[in-house]
Amino acid sequence: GNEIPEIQEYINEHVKVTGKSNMFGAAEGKNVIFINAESLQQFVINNEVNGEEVTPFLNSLTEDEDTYYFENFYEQTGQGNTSDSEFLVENSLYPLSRGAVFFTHGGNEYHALPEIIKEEGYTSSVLHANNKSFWNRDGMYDSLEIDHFYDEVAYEITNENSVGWGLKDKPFFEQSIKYLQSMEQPFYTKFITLTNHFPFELDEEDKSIDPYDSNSNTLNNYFPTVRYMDEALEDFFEQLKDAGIYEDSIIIIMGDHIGISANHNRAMSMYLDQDEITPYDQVQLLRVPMFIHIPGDGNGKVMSEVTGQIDMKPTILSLLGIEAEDDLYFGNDVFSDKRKGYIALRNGDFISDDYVSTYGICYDRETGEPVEEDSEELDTNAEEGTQTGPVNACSPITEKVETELSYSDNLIYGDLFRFIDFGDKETVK
Ligand code: GP9
Repeated sequence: GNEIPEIQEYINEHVKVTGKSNMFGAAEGKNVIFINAESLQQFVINNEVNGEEVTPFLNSLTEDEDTYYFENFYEQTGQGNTSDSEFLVENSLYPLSRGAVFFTHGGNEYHALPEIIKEEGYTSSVLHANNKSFWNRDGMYDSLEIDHFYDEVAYEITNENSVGWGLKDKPFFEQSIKYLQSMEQPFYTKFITLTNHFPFELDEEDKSIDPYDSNSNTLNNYFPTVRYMDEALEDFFEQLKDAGIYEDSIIIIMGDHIGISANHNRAMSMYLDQDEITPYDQVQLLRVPMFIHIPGDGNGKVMSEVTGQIDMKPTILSLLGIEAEDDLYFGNDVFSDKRKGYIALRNGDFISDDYVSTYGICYDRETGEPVEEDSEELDTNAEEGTQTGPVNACSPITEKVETELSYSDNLIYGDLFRFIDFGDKETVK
């Protein structure tokens, strides 16, 4: 555990730079309903297919006075897909570069969001109608100190109400309401949807819009299943109101990871009406929608800041008015105007306010054009013998990204949280 002081120092100096945002405590004491929206990407929001809106309900949230919609929010998962997105959200640590941390380090000690908010009287749960051991969730949820997991045995699943991977989202939400009603409040609960999962199968009676028409059945079928999820979410908001839970809760909706991989770029470029999908575009396609809906807030707006899944834990803690002062994490409160200024991807690429760095090339974030390499700097560094790669406008951030990823890896590989005593002080208000 002797790496810990160095990591703490780095985090204090480079990550915990935000101070309190003006949203600190905006949802104090409220329930948190977090919806992990399977494979939901940002490109469908406020977009159309065959002349029809893909996500009318989510589109309405982008203009809703109680909703903050983050349009430049990136997924940061690795090979662990949904489980990696969960890991990012609960811990504000990076997933691993190989394998799924839920499997490889599911028995570690962590200092996760459910554990921290438990000190403030919150109970936590996950609702997901799949086998509890998928992604080793049952093991990892113990380590994250999640109190209860409503897995597939908590649901009535029949041939009629299932498609593809299992229970359809609409009956999933319907059947979940009774569990929400029975939970001790305040609660933090995560719903993981399933219908919008590759290969995007849907019964005819559930298709409200037609598929797209391209050489990729995956992309074609994605639109009707996304619309189905959009309808399920709209119904869920109504069910929460009817159940009397809505007013005392905030609702966060986040896409967990991409649904359409680069294998479908030909069809994607046709849909987006572009000649090709460049490496810059590929990074931009990692954007997933993130909504924070606070009933009665009244100040909702579209937020264009560069943000990502690593930011969720500090953001939720801040909304709840909880200061986890000694915690170790790599994200920032999305509402703060003093942020790190970049989002790191697991492969070392990043998106900053000004640049997108991918495959060692630095792009201007606004234009998508590569930024010229700074040859003068290159020469100077070469003379000093310190040059390790092309120096460009992205280089200073590349260095920070590498440092952060390796510190996060150290915390996980070394199971370092077991050496840290957070005591009770981290949640002093
Ligand atoms: C499985 C579901 C999907 O339970 O969360 O996981 P994914 O395949 O998207 O990682």
